[in-house]
Amino acid sequence: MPVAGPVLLHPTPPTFAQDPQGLLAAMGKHPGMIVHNAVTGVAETPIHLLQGHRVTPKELLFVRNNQVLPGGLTLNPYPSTSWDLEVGGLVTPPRTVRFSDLAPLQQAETVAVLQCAGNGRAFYARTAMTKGTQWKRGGMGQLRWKGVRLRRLLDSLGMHVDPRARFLTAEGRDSPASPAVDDYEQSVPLADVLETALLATHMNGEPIPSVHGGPLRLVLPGYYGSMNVKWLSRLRFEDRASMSRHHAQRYRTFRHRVAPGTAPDVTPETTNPTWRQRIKSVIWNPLHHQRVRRGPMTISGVAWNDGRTEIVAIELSLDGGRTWQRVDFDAPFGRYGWHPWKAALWYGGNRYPSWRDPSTELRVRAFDAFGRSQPDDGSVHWNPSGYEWFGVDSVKIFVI
Ligand SMILES: Nc1nc2c(c(=O)[nH]1)N[C@H]1C(S)=C(S)[C@@H](COP(=O)(O)O)O[C@H]1N2
Ligand SMILES: [Mo]
Repeated sequence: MPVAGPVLLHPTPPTFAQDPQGLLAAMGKHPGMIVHNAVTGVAETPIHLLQGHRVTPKELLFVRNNQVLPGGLTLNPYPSTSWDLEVGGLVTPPRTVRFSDLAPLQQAETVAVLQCAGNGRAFYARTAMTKGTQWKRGGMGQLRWKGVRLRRLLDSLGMHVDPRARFLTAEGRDSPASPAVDDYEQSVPLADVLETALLATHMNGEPIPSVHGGPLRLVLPGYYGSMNVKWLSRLRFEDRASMSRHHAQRYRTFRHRVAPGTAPDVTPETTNPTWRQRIKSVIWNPLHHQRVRRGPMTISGVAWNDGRTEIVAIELSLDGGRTWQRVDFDAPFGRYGWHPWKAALWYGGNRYPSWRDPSTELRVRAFDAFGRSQPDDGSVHWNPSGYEWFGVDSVKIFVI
């Protein structure tokens, strides 16, 4: 539900429908980003711009808006003086928390991968087309968030959650483009997030940029970006999950296998919300279809999971998946962060690997301590909206 907002910065928000570069410039984003939707603001980071940054700079972080907050399409901070957060539902007493109430409370920091549940959707199209923005690898980034943990907020304000509360539902202050469309809100299982959820006010050491949900964002480490509600205006503790279309109909995957190209009914019994991130790894150097000279070369990328257990191995294949070798990886900045991995190799010639075929397929896959890994063919998880792609990453290169 939209809540009365502060004075609009742009009474008539500028429209960039015909001008994607104008949108990037207005948002303060890198001009090399790929604009998928210039009306609400949806932009992907090409993977070559992501590589090499341990924490994604704000200018390079992808943007995904389902709807718009006037004045929200900029990297500048959003005015916070009149920002309120309503906390209600199965909690006593319900309260309106002012933005300024948060600073005096104990602060916490978390580094976490923010990834759209649709990231990698384009790869499902090898099997059958899916609905929605055709993200490749760049609907993700890694950020350092700071704010107040939900548990700390409740304890500090003497609020008690009724044991009947099973879900936490978050609403943002942005509102749908037309009244016929449901407002964006999402629910997550309360017991799973109570200790980790962060009411974040800072990203990478600065007030959260408006476009990334400032001044206040719900950060749920380990969860898909879709659940990390921006412009947080209300939290509800409830015994059931949101009935908003975004939660009840969209942002869900099927529990059973779906025949590619079909669209079974979405029901609460047959689907799960896109909650915890699947284990995933990507190659970010070299790039798909890159021409690589014979000689020394470093292959690199990142791997991560939902933070519930450790990543124990990352494996690289230089021959399209026939043989695999383990690669070295660095410790992440915390359990919800990326594990940067790399392998120093010699392309061509007599030194390993010696590839006769000038076109070579590199693949990477990660394993965690729960025995979870990535499917060789990610399309076994095909779903009509193309969520949660976590197939083995594959990059073809030409050795010249
Ligand atoms: N209020 C609000 N929160 C939102 C959204 C939105 O449209 N409105 N989009 C969600 C989706 S689908 C994603 S992937 C992330 C994107 O975060 P970013 O734009 O900061 O990269 O925000 C999520 N939170
Ligand atoms: Mo998303």
